[in-house]
Amino acid sequence: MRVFDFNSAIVRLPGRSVVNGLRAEPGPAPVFDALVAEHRAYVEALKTAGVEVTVLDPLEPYPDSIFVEDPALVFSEAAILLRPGAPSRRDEAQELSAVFRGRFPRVLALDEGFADGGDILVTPGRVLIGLSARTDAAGAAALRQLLASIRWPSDIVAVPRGTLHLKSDCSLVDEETVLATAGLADSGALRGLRVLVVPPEERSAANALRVNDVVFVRAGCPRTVELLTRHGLNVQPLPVFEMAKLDAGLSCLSLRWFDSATQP
Ligand code: CIR
Repeated sequence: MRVFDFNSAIVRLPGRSVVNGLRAEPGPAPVFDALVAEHRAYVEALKTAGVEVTVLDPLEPYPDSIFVEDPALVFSEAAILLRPGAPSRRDEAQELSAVFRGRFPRVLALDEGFADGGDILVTPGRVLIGLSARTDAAGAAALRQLLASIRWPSDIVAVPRGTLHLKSDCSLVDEETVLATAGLADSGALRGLRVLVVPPEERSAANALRVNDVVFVRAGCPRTVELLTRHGLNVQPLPVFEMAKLDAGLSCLSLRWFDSATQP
């Protein structure tokens, strides 16, 4: 089983409040209908890649709750409810608690510090936890212990300043290879992994998403498509132009895992 073999995923539909989601810089708000269309295309792409998708109802009080990757971390053996670092997102985790019960053999919960799922990169045999403006040292240390309890070794790495999450700057594209920005590659955080560096003008393409045999890449990044294709990967561009207005990309829109109870 490869760490990007998934048969199950959870997504959350955007509510109208999504247009008020957090963003680092002021700019145009996303266009709601266009964002909904992007979300729909994303769900269809996951299904086509072989994943059964559970679609949760919108949560209007939490504008960023469609970025369902951030309040939790899921593996075949357990789900972990996290403590998102942004105050407006803090209660999103508890909204997932009931969803996880019955779907995972164990449900664990971070009870110290803060950690966002966007700062967690799962690689074969090792989890990288990025320290960022959203994930602090206390949260990372507590998360390491939870991961150890389900036999996942982990390392804590620094996220480059000005980068929202570790996975804003990188993604695992095959069992040895990470697609990353030059800044993260140069930081030493990815030591031990082969790194493909995204072209500087396509920096945001570093947040790709490998699901089974396909790598989803944000649309409008032709040089990254070429780079990954030359590496022998099956690449599918997906539009996330409206999501990008909220500093979001591809990985943050779903929680993905392999559920051995539903498929052998
Ligand atoms: C936020 O700032 O929390 C959202 N507007 C975007 C979250 C993106 N999450 C991710 O990349 N994992």
